[in-house]
Amino acid sequence: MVMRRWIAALAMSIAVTAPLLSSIALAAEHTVVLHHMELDKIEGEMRVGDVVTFDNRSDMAHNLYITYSDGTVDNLDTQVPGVKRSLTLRVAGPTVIRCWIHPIIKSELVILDEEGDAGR
Ligand SMILES: [Cu+2]
Repeated sequence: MVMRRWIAALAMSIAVTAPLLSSIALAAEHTVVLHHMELDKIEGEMRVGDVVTFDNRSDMAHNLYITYSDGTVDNLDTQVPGVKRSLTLRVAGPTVIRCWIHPIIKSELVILDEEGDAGR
């Protein structure tokens, strides 16, 4: 009898925690390298919740910002050579990454939602 209750409690705790664990496991990490005047080509898919690290391997300062499909902006602030900055993607849909200092630097991507849909 005690064993049955223990098994029921164990099953219940797995049922509660498994969805949490699977959503954590879905968040991926990406690195995008900043060269002299361009960003690495963005490979693979990026989803809301993924963490992107921008690695400034050029010999000049940059200040990247990301404009989401809803018009909101995340600013990465000034990034001198050798500095990495990370952000967590917030909004699904077409997205543009640019540099305030060098408008020639521009990269476009579509961020998928947590389920892998292209969103708006
Ligand atoms: Cu720049």
